[in-house]
Amino acid sequence: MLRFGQHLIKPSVVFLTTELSFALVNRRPVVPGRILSMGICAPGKSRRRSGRLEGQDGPEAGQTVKHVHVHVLPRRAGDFSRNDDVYEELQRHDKEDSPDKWRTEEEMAAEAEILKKYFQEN
Ligand code: AMW
Repeated sequence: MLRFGQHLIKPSVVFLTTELSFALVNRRPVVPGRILSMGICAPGKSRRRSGRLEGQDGPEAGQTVKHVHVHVLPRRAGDFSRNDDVYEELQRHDKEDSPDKWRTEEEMAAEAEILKKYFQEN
């Protein structure tokens, strides 16, 4: 098991681990393919460029899990009628979280398998 703040994470939902970091699928993705990446990027490991980085540091800023992590949200043309509506959706998402809105472990593990394969092949 890996620890993500107050949560214990089952290996089945983790799709990538490096010496200093790991990445898992989100139990409640706002867009398809949303993932979480934790820890510190190991030097020399591949890094992807991000066009926009925003931080939420602490509960007052909306952070719900006390563990440094990065959300990766693959965006597609037209996924929101106004492009920046995703930020309102993210705020609502954390405020209105409850277990009945979470994906099952099986659903998460199935997505993690797809991503695992992708990272093995690329
Ligand atoms: W934060 O509000 O701390 O920036 O984001 C925490 C994120 O972690 C949320 O998107 C939430 O859905 C996700 N999350 C919390 N616990 C788990 C878990 N056990 N497995 C997968 N995702 C989780």
